Amino acid sequence: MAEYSTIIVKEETPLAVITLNRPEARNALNMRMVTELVDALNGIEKKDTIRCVVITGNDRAFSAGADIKEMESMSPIDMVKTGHFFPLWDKVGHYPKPVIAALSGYVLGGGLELAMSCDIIVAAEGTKLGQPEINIGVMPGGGGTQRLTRAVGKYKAMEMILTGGMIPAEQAHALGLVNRVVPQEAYLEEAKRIALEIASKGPIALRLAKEAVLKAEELPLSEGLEFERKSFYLLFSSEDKKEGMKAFTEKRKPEFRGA
Ligand code: CO8
Repeated sequence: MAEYSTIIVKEETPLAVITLNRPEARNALNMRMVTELVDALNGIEKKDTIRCVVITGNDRAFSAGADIKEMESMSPIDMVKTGHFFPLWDKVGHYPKPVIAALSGYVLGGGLELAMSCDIIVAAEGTKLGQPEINIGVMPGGGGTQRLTRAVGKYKAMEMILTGGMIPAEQAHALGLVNRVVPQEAYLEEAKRIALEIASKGPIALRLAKEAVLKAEELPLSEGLEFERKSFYLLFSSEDKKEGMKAFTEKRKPEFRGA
């Protein structure tokens, strides 16, 4: 396992838990952290034994967004040259395994954009979510205007993005932005519990099902339905389909091998 300075990666087979680890900066995402996250996700992607990923921070902050001190001196050309955070959005946004965000404390700007690129979001009571970029003279640049609007609708997204205000996890839950809100001490455990349940399913079916849901945000209904139907047909060639249906008939738990 590679040595990282801004994240901690722990394999708890069949899960991998990635912890953002710049507590002194409320887990602000800097270029180093982005590079390390992409590297870690690339490594995990290749391991068949890891079937689901949890990304978390600490109790005070999942992440307070992009590192403002690092961005202060950056020019547009620096951003073009480095791709800035694009490699991370691209990696998480199209990740072949399910990714669960386990949130606590501040989840702001690029931190919320990272959480929204995940597939399921669990938050501790008292978590604060927001897109405060407007307060520092910019706007969301990592998908916030698009993903937040798709998640909560135009009016709430406008309010959050144009005022830069934060909303509590309980409100985010009511708006459909967060799957569940749990007591502070339980958010990581709850995320892992869901991750373990997902990890017990067939990896190929998970991959195609995730891909199909993501397509729903991009394709017209007829094309999305076609993608779904073809993926469904494709799964009929898998060993896991045979095992799943056989196990049902034999009244036992299936053992999916990802084949
Ligand atoms: N960047 C850099 N440092 C930060 C950040 C940040 N985003 N957030 C907090 N810190 C640092 C503080 O500067 C402070 O450092 P120091 O001790 O050296 O002074 C330390 O973390 C602790 O912060 P606070 O003392 O402020 O802690 P509080 O608990 O009182 O407050 C807050 C926490 C509310 C999170 C507050 O720090 C804050 O408002 N932070 C900034 C939040 C923000 O504006 N985020 C948006 C950043 S812009 C962004 O995310 C754009 C993403 C676009 C990416 C895609 C590009 C293509």
